[in-house]
Amino acid sequence: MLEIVRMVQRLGLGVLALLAGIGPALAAEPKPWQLGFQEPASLVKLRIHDFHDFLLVIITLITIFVLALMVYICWKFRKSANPTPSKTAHNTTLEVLWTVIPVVILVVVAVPSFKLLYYGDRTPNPEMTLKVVGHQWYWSYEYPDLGEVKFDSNIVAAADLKPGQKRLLDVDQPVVLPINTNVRIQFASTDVMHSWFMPALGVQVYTTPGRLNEGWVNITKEGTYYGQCNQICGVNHGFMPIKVQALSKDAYAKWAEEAKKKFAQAPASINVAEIKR
Ligand SMILES: [Cu+2]
Repeated sequence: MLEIVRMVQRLGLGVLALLAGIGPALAAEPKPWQLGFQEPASLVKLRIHDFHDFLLVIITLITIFVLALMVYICWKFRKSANPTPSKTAHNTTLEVLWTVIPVVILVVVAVPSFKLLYYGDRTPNPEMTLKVVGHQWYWSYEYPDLGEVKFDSNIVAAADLKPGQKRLLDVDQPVVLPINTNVRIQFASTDVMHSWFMPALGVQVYTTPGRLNEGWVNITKEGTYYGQCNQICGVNHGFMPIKVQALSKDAYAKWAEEAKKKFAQAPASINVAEIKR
């Protein structure tokens, strides 16, 4: 059944991709009439997908079982077939069973759920760090491993969109990350709470003033990934999208060299002198 669900999902995505005239491998973004998740593109998201499919099976079985019971009861104990109803009120075996079985099901769900939660929480052997800072209303990114590389990432206004750019999703300066690398991501904010939400990468972490939050990503394939702020943060909340460009390790190394020159003079995202004034 799982296979059928996946097949239908893929078929739907494939057809949509054909209609849109793009290859399915290109980008992860919301699609018209989309059902289900975006295609997973990180180690965490792959596990989230598997966990979702596992839960779907459990939920389906429970729903079918309860529905079957109800149909059976309605039919078996209808008035014409059962004119004098039984007065039975307790059945110890049944009561123990309908308590214990749901508890067992919950434990079966909880164990992989907690495992996944902890897996997504801490970076295993981080190879590089990205710092994400939320602002009203844009993101800025810092690459501490590259020295002073810092830049802001602003939405491309609808009037300035070039052909191929996506309304409300494209930015002037995307975050660039290498694939197959454990990237530790630290999250901070300069004003209010924001949330860095990347559906295809399985990351959704709040940026909170005065706190440093952490998440991580290991992107599995090259491509362009889109996300949005999903913590209501003010009037332009809907206009601070996220664009991640995932490059091969070599291409990323080249980009990093250029970035060191290009962004060397960028201002610090938190200017202590300015705050004091
Ligand atoms: Cu925000």
